[in-house]
Amino acid sequence: MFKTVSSRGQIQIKNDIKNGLHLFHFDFSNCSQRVRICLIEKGMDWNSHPVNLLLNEHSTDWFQSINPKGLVPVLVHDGSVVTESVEIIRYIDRMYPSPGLQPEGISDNREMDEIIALADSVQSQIKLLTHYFLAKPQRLLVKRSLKKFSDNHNNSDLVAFKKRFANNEFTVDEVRDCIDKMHKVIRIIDTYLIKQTWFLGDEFSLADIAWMVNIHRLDLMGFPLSRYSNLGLWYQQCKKRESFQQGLVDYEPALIMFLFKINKYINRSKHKKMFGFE
Ligand SMILES: N[C@@H](CCC(=O)N[C@@H](CS)C(=O)NCC(=O)O)C(=O)O
Repeated sequence: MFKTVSSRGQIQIKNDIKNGLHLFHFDFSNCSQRVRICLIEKGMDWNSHPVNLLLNEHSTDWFQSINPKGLVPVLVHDGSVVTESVEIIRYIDRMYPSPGLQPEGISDNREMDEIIALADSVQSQIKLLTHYFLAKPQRLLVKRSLKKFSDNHNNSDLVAFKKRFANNEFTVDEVRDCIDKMHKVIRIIDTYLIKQTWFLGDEFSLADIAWMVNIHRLDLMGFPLSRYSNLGLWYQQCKKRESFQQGLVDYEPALIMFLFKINKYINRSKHKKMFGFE
């Protein structure tokens, strides 16, 4: 978890990615989890390149020369770079159609696009809530490395976000707005799951992959998911999939998960009203 790639390793990797399928990712990033789960569902072989966000490896020139936005995940297929997790999972499904993870019918496809777009639309809320409810212990570390990070990272939005986090500037109103937006969107997606196992019926699809990592993240924080009964049943099914175990759970160290469990309990009692528990 605390390793980074040496300069020699960086040169080697830049050369290697000209051929084959490569994923740059981080253990805890929900967008990376989404792509790993998709690759595992497809049963694909891929070359793993961990990018340590805790050690700011994404602010190196090396990583930013691969993805100028300086974010994970990044898929590189025979030298072609694909970014944005929802685009990456679509790309994987197009390139490797079996087993198919998109429905055949046009109207089902439209529905799938809507559900994926909703998963993508809440990324900034998930990010802020993650920092507020889960990543607080990291704040001082981020503060300490902020100057170097701002000097090296070219993504001004990310730098601005880090500064606000480091300086403890997220307001309660802002956090509340994120929670409200999450409730609004989850209410919508819960209705898609009435009387069906997966978002599009009997078949597991990219729509399920897009959402399972977001729900997992909200669950870690202590978000009141029990309000949404259809979603709850669906999430139980997601957790049973091998891809959930291998692409997500296996990347979460037991000690950190234990600390998150305690943190979840504290969040729930401390922020009951803010979360909207009835
Ligand atoms: N919309 C992008 C978001 C990518 C993104 O924000 N990645 C995060 C991890 S989930 C990242 O690299 N964050 C860097 C940081 O927090 O320093 C996607 O879906 O791939």
